[in-house]
Amino acid sequence: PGGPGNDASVLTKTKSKTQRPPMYKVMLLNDDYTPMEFVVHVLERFFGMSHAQAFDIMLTVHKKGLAVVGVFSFEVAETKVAQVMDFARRHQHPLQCTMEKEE
Ligand code: TYC
Repeated sequence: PGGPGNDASVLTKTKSKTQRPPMYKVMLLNDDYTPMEFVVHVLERFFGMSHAQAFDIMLTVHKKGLAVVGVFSFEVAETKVAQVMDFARRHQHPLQCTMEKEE
C-alpha cells in the first residue's frame, strides 16, 4: 500500500528519451603575450586540429577575446584544461584555458 519502492512508483516514473550526459565547453582566452604560433601549436597538439583550423580558431580568440575550442564530457574537458595549462606554464606563457557546463 503506497510508499516508495513499490511497483506502482517504479512504473509511474517517466524517463525522458532526450536526456544526455552533461557536456562541457573548453575555451581559450586571449592575452597580450602568448605567441600566436604557440596557441596554434596547442590547438593542433591537444585538440587534434589541422594547422589551418588551428590558425583560424587562434585568430578568433585573438580578435574576440575567447572561443570554444571543443565540447567534451567532464573528465575529458578537465584533462584538456589541465594539459593546456601545464603546457603553457612550462613554456612560461600566460595562456588561459577554462571549461564551462553547456546549457
Ligand atoms: N593575442 C596574442 C598575441 O597577439 C595571441 C593569442 C591568441 C594569445 C589566442 C592567446 O588564446 C590566445 N600574441
